[in-house]
Amino acid sequence: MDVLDAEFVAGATALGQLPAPTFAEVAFAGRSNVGKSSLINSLVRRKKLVRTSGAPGCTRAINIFRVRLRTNDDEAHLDLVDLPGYGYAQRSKAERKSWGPLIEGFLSERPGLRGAVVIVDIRRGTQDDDLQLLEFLQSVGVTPILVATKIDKLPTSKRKPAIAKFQREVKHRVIPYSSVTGDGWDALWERVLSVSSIDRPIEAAQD
Ligand SMILES: Nc1nc2c(ncn2[C@@H]2O[C@H](COP(=O)(O)OP(=O)(O)OP(=O)(O)O)[C@@H](O)[C@H]2O)c(=O)[nH]1
Ligand SMILES: [Mg+2]
Repeated sequence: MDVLDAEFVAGATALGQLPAPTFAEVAFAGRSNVGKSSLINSLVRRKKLVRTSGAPGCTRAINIFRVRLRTNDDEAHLDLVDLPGYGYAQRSKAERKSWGPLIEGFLSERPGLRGAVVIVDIRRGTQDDDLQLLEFLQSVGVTPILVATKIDKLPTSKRKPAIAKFQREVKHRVIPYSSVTGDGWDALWERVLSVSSIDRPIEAAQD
């Protein structure tokens, strides 16, 4: 698998502003500052395609990025969707109020959506809002892909037990990842590609 190309397609703060889906989509969701945007940059091997920040609440819109991939001599497109982070108390009430429906609306109404990468900081583990998101995904029938990120911040000996604990909490396989070292790149792409069935046309998802 090779990422040939990646480009910004569209950004929106309301669902109605988004272009209709053209290709299969995979969303990236998680608490604010957990590393969603960095994860997308790391997956497409570009440092600055997606804006990242040390200050939580950096991504305030839904941003769509299109990647062109080569898999077994075939070329295919996939859209990666960076969602605003949840759980950040410092934002204004109005902003927090509008984000819930924005994120949930996207996850429940987008016909091309094949899966959602749910990202948790390995040092923090799952919190209530992560579990709520997983429940929500289940209720709307979107396949979750769980990722524990920032594993470079834990000593190697502590990673396995942390992943095991995380897997017990979410009752799901968890892929360890580091956007700094690229650890987990193959495993995550394999999972993303298997969930997104890029050869299946968007219309097929609508019935
Ligand atoms: N060490 C380390 N730092 C990371 C990793 N991923 C992200 N970071 C750092 O974490 C901070 C937040 O990263 P972002 O990618 O902006 O996080 P986000 O989830 O998109 O944040 P919001 O858009 O605010 O919700 C930045 O300072 C990143 O450099 C990682 O795997 N390892
Ligand atoms: Mg972000």
